[in-house]
Amino acid sequence: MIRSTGSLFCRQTAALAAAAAFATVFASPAFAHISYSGRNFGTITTSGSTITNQTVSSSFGWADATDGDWGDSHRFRAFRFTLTGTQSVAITAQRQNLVTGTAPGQQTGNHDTLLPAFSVFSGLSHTSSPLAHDHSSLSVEWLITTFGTSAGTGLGGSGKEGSLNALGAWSIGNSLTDYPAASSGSDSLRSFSFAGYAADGSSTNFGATPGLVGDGNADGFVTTTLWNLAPGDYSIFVGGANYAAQLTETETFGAEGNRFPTYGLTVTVAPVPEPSAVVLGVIGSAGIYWITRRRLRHVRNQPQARKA
Ligand SMILES: [Ca+2]
Ligand SMILES: [Ca+2]
Repeated sequence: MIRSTGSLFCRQTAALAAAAAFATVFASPAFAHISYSGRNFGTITTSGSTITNQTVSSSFGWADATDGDWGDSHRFRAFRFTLTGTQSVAITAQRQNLVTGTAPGQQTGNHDTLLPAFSVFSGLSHTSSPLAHDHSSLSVEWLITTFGTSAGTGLGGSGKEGSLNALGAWSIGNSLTDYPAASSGSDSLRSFSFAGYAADGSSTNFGATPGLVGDGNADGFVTTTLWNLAPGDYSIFVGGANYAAQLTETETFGAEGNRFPTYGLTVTVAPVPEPSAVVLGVIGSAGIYWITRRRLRHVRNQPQARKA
């Protein structure tokens, strides 16, 4: 277990000292830990569903988490779904123009400019308090254990600016008390396995990370199908795909931890028939058509019945 390692704890004492003050500032309940509240699609079976009126903080969160120093999960919105058997699913994210205002979650971001993107992972974060966040002791410990502290920057010197890796595996932990690490309670680390991604637009907006491919049309809408996902719980992390905006978008609005402009989101998850099932359906339809056509031809070729 990470937290029982004495030498690691000693290393952390120095490495986390500066972050402790930061964590104290962000220990408020207003701090948006990873939560699926109101964003659970449930078990995907024969029909899809849509969750509307969601928000995401900043227009750059997803793109920022595709680079080498990863990204902050607070710049995402988390959704979840469950599969009880092998299943293909279509996932769609699109911007939604919400009423603007001054309350947290209704800041005056330009809702018409969000370019959505999302990453899908096998795995589930915590579903009850204490919820996970990037700055919890467990989260930072995992980064230090995985990447060391030689980078000198990022969380605990790990070189990562956040816990979320939009293009691969990552882990995040919860904490009852943030700093110092909780000595009891239900603190635990949760891990995510990458299942796929989709991004609105192109490298013009989401940056030059090698291998990234967008849908080619930066119109606020993006969709993809993930084929043959194994049974289990899945998380969808949706964020903005405007990489350059992290240099220009400022923390001006709202409550702490949610100071970037907020953008409206709608997300849909729907089951997709397996290609084999579609092919069988086409073959079946063709067979019915052929039999019907054959019978009609047979009827036409019969001698006309004499009229009485
Ligand atoms: Ca980054
Ligand atoms: Ca698009």
